[in-house]
Amino acid sequence: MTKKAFIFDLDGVIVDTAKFHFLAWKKLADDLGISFTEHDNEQLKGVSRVRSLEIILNLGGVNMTETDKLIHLKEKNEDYLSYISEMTHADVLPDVPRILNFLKAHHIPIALGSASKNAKQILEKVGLLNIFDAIVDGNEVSKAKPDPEVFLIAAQKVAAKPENCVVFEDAIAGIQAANQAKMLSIGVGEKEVLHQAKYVFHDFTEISTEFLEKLLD
Ligand code: B16
Ligand code: MG
Repeated sequence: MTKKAFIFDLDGVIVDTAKFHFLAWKKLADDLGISFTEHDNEQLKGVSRVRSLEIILNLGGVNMTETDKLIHLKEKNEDYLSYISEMTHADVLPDVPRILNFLKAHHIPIALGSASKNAKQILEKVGLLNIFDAIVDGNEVSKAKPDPEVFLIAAQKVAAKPENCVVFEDAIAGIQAANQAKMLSIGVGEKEVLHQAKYVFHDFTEISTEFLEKLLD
């Protein structure tokens, strides 16, 4: 049997931390007098912290020195981490444990491929840190999604060929990264948004055991 591996994005796939990112960015935008809505927040999904700040500054037409950017990035992250500190296993998205347990039972390596620099902390809070065989996060990658780097490193870490990897992603850039890596991309979210994915499910409750078994063939 070919050695398969499954790679999961974090925010929007394992947990819904987008709502906490939004609250923290919204506070910063309000302080700077920039209008920032939940709709605007969609643009930040899967995007790095620094790039997210640039997008918000662009929305408001605000220029800022590099020093001030660093100060605001630090503030935003501290604010975000105060929400993360309240997370528990109950914050894991529906049926994620079922899928992870299915893969474990079949001895399939599981990796994380996230843009977040807080990934390990979040996994620890929700009790999933030890289930992953490899973790690749924002501290390890130099090129952001849609560049395939994050997923290629994850495949390497679990000794699987890219073409034998399955990626779960909620962001367009993440689906593009998986496709570029020649991995099988599965979108978690809206079909209209994630149409570049090979398969799209609204959430994990829609993914059957039969479907997972087919992926293992
Ligand atoms: P941090 P993912 C991404 O996580 C988020 O979707 C994105 O909104 C965030 O800006 C990025 O992580 C960086 O996060 O500030 O924690 O380093 O979807 O790649 O798991
Ligand atoms: Mg995501």
